[in-house]
Amino acid sequence: MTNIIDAGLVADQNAKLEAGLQADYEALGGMLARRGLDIEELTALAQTFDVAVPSWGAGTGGTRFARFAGRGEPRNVFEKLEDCSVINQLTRATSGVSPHFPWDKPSDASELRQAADSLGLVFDAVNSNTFQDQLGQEQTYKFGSLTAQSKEVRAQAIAHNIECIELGRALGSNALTVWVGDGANFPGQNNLRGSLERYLDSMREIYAALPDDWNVFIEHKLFEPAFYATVIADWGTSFACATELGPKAKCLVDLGHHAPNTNIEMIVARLAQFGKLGGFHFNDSKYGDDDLDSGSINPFQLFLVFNELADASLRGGSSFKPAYMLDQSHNVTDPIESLMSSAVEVQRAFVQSAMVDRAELAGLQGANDVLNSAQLLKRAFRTDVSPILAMARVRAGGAADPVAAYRASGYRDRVAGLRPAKAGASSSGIV
Ligand code: PSV
Ligand code: MN
Ligand code: MN
Repeated sequence: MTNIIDAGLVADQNAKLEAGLQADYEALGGMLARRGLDIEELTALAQTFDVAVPSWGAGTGGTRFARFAGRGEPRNVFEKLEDCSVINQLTRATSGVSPHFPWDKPSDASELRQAADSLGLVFDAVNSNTFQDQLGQEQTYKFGSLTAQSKEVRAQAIAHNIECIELGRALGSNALTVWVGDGANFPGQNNLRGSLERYLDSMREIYAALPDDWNVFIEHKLFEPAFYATVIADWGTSFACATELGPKAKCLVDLGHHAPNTNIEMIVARLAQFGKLGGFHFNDSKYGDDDLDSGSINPFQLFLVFNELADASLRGGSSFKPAYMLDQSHNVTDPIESLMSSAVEVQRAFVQSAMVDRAELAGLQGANDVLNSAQLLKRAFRTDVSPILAMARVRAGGAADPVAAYRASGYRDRVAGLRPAKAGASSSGIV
């Protein structure tokens, strides 16, 4: 695997932190041992964690009002892969990249797969895009895509999704994520039932094109760009559609796609119970689809999601394996720093959830000991597992402090010299 950041620099940075990390690790190990937990087991578990990076996250996003370009933004999918490789090299927790078509459409898929391979990366779920028009496109998605009234528009959207499957196949992926912004901005604009019937008809054609070992993930979102009635607005609709379509169709939970205060961990529990939890887009949110860094607003919610995943995995064994992906957009931070921080925060919740003694919790629940049940979860959540995460990275060849090592490497300055700012549109294609 090509190391984009000089491995010697990472080793020097780690050496500076080694004594402190060792001391913190031993202190934490002692504390955990008194609780009956083995720190070495938790560190080994942390090393198994992997979350895919969204290719579009490597660029600076924006809001509906403006986009302030970042320095050295990737100009194409190959440069996005380089940035993703830096994230993985320093965190050792992000070996997958989730591409978005047509933004990342390669002229030669095998060349792209080869480039990823040489950077130690693989391709996770591929994403289709029928929420914006591309230059030269025949039909417009202004009034919907897979649910549009026009047969021609629907045919174009279906064909694009099938092309995504073909591209994904060539890239070694095994899942397609479908998010549509289709819906209505005004009461009366659409027949609510008719829209969903057309969605299912379109999805049946896409489903039929899935290879045997593939899944299709249905991503729901409460609102935006349809502000009155989004066709796939909630997990109930997503679940109903996934059930209608068949076993290869599952639901994808983007944490930012719910109304504030929604109990997302319960949605996770329900989908897992009925075998329809396909995967996640991890991010955080204060108001809506904010696409903020994971754990930056509500880390307890993230922990509770992983607490449900720990329960589901205990019940489902190795067959329970939802796809973990980040989905975020950066306006004011360096995307590489934000994506590294998010990966670490999701990994943190994963490790903390493994510290919950599930038999003890079941006992407390059985005895209706409400206070201690809640305290048991809180105790795991309050435990600072940073030394475990740092040790897991160092042992895997990553950085004890990924952001510090990244800054010391001067990577952003280097690429800023090589990648002149692109005028106008964003590098991710998000406009
Ligand atoms: C939509 O808000 C979404 O969360 C979907 O996952 C898209 O594919 C992604 O954002 C990128 O715009
Ligand atoms: Mn998403
Ligand atoms: Mn979103």
